[in-house]
Amino acid sequence: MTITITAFERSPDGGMGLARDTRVRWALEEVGQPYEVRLVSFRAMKEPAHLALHPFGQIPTYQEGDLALFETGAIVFRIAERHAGLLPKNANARARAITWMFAALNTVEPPILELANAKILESDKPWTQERLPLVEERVRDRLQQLAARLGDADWLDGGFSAGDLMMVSVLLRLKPSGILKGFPNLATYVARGEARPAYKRAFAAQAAVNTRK
Ligand code: GTB
Repeated sequence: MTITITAFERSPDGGMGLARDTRVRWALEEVGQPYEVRLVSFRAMKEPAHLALHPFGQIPTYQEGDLALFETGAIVFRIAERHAGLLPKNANARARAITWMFAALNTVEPPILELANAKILESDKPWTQERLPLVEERVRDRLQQLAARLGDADWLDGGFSAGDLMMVSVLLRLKPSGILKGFPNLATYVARGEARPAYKRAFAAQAAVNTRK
């Protein structure tokens, strides 16, 4: 069955892979599923046809036959449970990998998004310079805890899983800030994710869209 995802017609990051279609592309590449991409403009995302797919008017969405999904957590989980390669067979290991997906989205991503918003959306506010160190500190606290758990392991819990895919995707958003450099094992962990052939294919595919003339 054809899988179709949506992505920005032109991502504001100019092809750095930071928009969330990249993690869905990566999951599909890891499990070897071909997919089609429908590009949407910012205006089209707020129109009824797209809102029927995504109530919050965002990308990415995922369609497979008559199934339509939004939220990258749900989408990556769907891909991981239907195709081998992203979740362990052992039931407890599988539950732990899913736990890491939730941890990435619910515990690690929020302070990272807060930092991105403070830098991008609130940069002109008079209180931003005073607030920024506090927001950065909250990110560092989380990274410190994550770094302590990862230690010198390659992945969060045994072999690479959807939990790592999500965690690396979330951490990648920090790359422009330089904060990751303060956590060498996390920087190496992210680089390990980026070195995966499936990630490279996903990155190249979104870059091809966003760097075209
Ligand atoms: N929780 C949802 C999920 O995980 O699917 C969040 C989806 C989401 O935030 N989508 C963003 C979107 O559609 C694109 S990824 N925004 C448009 C809108 O809300 O109107 C977020 C994003 C956008 C741009 C960059 N960038 O340029 O660096 C990075 C990340």
